[in-house]
Amino acid sequence: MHDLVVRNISQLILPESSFSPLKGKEMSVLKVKENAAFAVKDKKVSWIGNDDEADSKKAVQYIDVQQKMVSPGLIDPHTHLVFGGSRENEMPLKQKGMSYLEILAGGGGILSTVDATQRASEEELFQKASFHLERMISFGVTALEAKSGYGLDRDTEIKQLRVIQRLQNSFPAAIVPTFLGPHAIPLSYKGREEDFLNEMIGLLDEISHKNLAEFADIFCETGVFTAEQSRKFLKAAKSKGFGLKIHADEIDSLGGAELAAELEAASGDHLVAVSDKGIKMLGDSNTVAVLLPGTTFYLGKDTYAPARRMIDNGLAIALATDFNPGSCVTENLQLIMSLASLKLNMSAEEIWNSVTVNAAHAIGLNGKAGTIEVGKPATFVIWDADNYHYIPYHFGVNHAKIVYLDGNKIWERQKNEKFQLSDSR
Ligand code: IZC
Ligand code: ZN
Repeated sequence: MHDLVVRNISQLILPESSFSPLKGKEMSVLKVKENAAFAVKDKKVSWIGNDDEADSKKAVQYIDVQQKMVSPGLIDPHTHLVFGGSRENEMPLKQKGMSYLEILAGGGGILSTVDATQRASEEELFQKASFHLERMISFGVTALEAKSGYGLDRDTEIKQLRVIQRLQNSFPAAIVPTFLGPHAIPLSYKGREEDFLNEMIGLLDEISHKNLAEFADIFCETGVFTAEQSRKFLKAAKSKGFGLKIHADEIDSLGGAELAAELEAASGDHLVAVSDKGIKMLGDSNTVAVLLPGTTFYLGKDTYAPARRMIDNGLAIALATDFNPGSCVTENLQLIMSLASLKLNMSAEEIWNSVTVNAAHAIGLNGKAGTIEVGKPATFVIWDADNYHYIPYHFGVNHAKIVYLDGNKIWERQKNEKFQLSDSR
């Protein structure tokens, strides 16, 4: 007796978990079962088959999805979910031509969010992050990564990581925490950058002992941290058991991609300005290239990460929102899928693999999330679309209809309220 049978599925999207991420050409293969059905028992997928076999499956509940598609829950492997304040004040500065790094160098940007995050209470940060997280889940995201990095001091970094821990315990989603202490250099440390870096390295033990983060990350960028400083921080983190991530080659090419491959990081993220050598080294590694086309769009730039060249060179790609209050203010991973189609020239098959199995690899959840497989968690999305090409095609809106985590319905679109037409027509 199954708990649930989901049937009459036009397309069931079935990426499979594997020891390493899908690389290069492998990304263009997406397993899709038409006229499918599957069953759930004890939070796990218990059967997958053809719809005409569903009649013979005994279950407590049946859902007829009426020829809509079903996919695994989406995974967003790069977010800055927890922060105070907002930065709409930067819009006119951007319109006047001020760049992201110029705003940061003037004490704005990340540093203004640091100020607001330091001033916010843990409860305020929790409430605010809850609001954004609920919205992510409504877009079909059931697993995500969340970074600290708006503290730049011990107490605020720990406060942010505790908020992430509280979110893990309060919400039906898998949340993977990352310590991003070296996200910017406080103005008070100008000229003493190495001291600041050492302070952040000094926090690794406490964070590890308190089990507050699985990954460590650093912003390797002009005016922030050099490749050498990044190597020092990431090596220290690796020796203490952290998985590694790196904000690499987002604006300038500093060798971040090479460093990610050299240190066997789980992911190198951004990579808009990646060098040929960086591409080659990532291709020879199992480090996932996490691409964030929403950020390129939101920074108003025309040059996107060279996704096609990466795929030709055998890289594994995942896609993420980069949700943050400065360089990409959206919780909508479906919008990122559209940008990947339009701006990265990725195929629909590559895109779906990038927000499921490969995203799982980027945050250490391979085998635990991103697939619909017998014996694995029954975590899936019923879409308001009958085929998987439709989601990147129809952009900027939410196509998720019902979201399930571990066999439980966690979100459902409210029935459309009918417009009240006036009588005076
Ligand atoms: O708040 O601007 N790029 N970090 C590196 C960010 C963007 C987040 C922010
Ligand atoms: Zn980021």
